[in-house]
Amino acid sequence: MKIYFAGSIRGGRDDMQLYLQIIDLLSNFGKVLTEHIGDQTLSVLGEDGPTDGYIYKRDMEWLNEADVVVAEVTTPSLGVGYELGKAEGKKPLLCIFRKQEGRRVSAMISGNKNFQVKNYKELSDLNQIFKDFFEVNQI
Ligand code: 6K6
Repeated sequence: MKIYFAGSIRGGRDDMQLYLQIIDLLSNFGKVLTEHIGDQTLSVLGEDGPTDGYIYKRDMEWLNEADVVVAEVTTPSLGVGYELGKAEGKKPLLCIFRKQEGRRVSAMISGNKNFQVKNYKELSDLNQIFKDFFEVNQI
């Protein structure tokens, strides 16, 4: 099972620690192709790595190769929204959203029947959400 995990980078790195823990959890279900999303050394500016053209091409290849996409959508990100749009209708998609006061997920995500959106409060809630998702979408 190849998992494409999507999470905000230039959209904001507030949840970067959480991404790391989510990637760890996801590793119990398959190979996470995008482990760098939780990389603590990745800043919001992203000027320290390969070129943007290289990143785009590599990520699109991984997205095509993946069996499923799991996106953490609490921090709005253009890149994550783009990835979801590209994968729509092609592979199973799970969006996870950390419920909190004053924040709602974009209607373009929550209103789209192709996207399964699950709210959670704590990391421990994700265990069951992932179990259910991977049970239904076994490869
Ligand atoms: C270095 C430092 C910060 O960023 C970098 C390298 N940038 C990226 N590396 C890998 N994947 C990226 C990078 N920028 C965007 N992506 C992809 O878009 C990831 O798969 C994320 O799911 C998504 C994040 O998009 P933005 O718009 O929040 O950056």
